Amino acid sequence: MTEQKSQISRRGLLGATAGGVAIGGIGLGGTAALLAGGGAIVPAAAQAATEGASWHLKPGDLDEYYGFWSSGQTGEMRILGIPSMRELMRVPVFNRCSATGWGQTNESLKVLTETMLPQTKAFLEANGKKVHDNGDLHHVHMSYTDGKYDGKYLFMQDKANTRIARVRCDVMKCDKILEIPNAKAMHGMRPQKVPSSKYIFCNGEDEAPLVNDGKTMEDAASYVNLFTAVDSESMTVAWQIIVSGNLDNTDADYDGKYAFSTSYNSEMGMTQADMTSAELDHVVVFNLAAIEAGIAAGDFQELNGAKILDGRKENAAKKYTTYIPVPNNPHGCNMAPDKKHLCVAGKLSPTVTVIDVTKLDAVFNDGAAADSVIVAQPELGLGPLHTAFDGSGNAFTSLFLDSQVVKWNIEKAIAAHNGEKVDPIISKVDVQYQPGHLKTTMGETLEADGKWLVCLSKFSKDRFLNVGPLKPENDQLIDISSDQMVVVHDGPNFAEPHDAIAVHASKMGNIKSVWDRQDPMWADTRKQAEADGVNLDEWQDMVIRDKDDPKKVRVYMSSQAPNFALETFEVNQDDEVTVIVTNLDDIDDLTHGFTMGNHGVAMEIGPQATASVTFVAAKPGVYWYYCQWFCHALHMEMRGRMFVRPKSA
Ligand code: K7E
Ligand code: CUA
Ligand code: CA
Repeated sequence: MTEQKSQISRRGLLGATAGGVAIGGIGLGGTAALLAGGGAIVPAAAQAATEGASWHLKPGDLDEYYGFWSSGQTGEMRILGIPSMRELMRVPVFNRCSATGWGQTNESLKVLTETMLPQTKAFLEANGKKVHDNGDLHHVHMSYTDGKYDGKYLFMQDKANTRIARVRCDVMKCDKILEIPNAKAMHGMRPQKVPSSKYIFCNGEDEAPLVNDGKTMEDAASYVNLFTAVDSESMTVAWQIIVSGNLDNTDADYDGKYAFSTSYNSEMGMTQADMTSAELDHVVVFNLAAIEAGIAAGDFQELNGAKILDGRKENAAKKYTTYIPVPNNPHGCNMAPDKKHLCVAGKLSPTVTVIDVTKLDAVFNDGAAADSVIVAQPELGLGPLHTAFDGSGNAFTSLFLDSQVVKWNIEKAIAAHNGEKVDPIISKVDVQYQPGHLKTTMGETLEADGKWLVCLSKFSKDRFLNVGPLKPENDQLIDISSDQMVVVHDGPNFAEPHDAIAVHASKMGNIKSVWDRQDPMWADTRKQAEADGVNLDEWQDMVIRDKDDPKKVRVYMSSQAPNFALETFEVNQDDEVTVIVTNLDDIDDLTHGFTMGNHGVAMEIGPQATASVTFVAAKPGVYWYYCQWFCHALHMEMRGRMFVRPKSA
């Protein structure tokens, strides 16, 4: 913080004293003159030399921001520190995690399966599986209260298997996964910002027949696309609405009235040629009050437990939706913290369309034309994908084809649109290479602070040692504390963080270091223990055979460094064995594990946590189990034997 202050005052000093400032650096071109107004421009090299060190933290120093990263097709959420870009943690969500047992423990399997649709369950069974092992997690966003991060939940989607998930910020574990019916390929996803994140808005990207039962592929007229609002507390579908065209990215306003989605396939084309055929696609605006009134009035059909309204263009009279024409396969959809301007990136068009959302009431209520809300359309460069904000009226847009980030001013873009001779572009910086999303610190909230920008570049090419044909992505840290952006750090990252958010550490005060013994995560296991006459809060070394189903054996063992309560236990071949481990250590960072040798079984048990895993003891013999999280000088000795008696004995 103090460092940041001294930077500002140093810059202030430069501005005050440097009369004829030398203009250097890259990418300023003819726009530099427009920066007049007394602002000094520090040559890029000089700035890097004087300020470039501020991102570098000394050993033991803590970051100022939490970065929450998606991981694309890896299926997990990641936590990085900003500005150090150090990776702090990986939180398994849609993936199978060997270190924590996610996807194998009974607690995680419950989260992964409890809302699974019957047809998915049947499909998995037919393929010898309980859960999908993959996910495609593009977008992570935090819950809001009054347009500010509230540190409660993180929400994320799975494009691959049409799910959304919630991570509890107090323990940084996923506690809910919802498989969304009817829609296909959840892509864009955002929480409502105001008054709070009651709804999570979810974009179905892929078109399919509404009743997708195999009757037709050819009849494209039967294909629909759905926008889904999920209730964030119950993690159930609140409502769905059919739209014209498909849906890509989404955002919500700061008034609690509207949500917005870009559509690159307004054509409802089934081939790439068809999808790119129209000059204009559109942004769909969802009118939340009208939709809620429509639900209350019963104007919906119910399918697979979801209430579905019809918000297609031909149903405009209902005022559920309106369609704003924008050029050519738009992508990013980003609401500025000025509460007024939505920035829609053109992708195939070199423009960003600026929509004044305060003009939308007139479209819905007074018959104003949908395109009357467009207040600017600056031409910024090739392949604009996403936009971020600094809270001072400036926007940063990633230019995929140009491999650049462009900083521009929203009010100047509006002035230019109104015929004034101003260039909204402030500066450009080269990034390596082909950026997708970009994120500013606190930039998706009313507390945008304009300090750092993280640019998630899709290609790293020559930036790191060659690791083979598959290369990492490159997440780059950019100092945006002055008009001349400076790339200060390269961060290789594994497949494929599309998006991230940067949350000030002061918002994250509720994170625990030790679990609560009563945590709902293992409520079912506690209930079973109680029925078995076992008190999980005390040292336990019990093997209990189920009275009703004698094939089922429950092995209760506590752990306290460096011991398991049981050094041996015995079961019969083909018993269904559930091992329940409670970690009675209550010291920060003292995690134990339970790995059963040659059984493919491993799980993490955090301090004061309970975890359980079930397997069939199909192989007679002696099997060692051990703690796989280093916990003590005698960690290697923290092990014991399971004896499986052969059937014939
Ligand atoms: Cu642009 Cu899936 Cu957010 Cu990737 S999306 S970049
Ligand atoms: Cu307990 Cu290692
Ligand atoms: Ca199109």
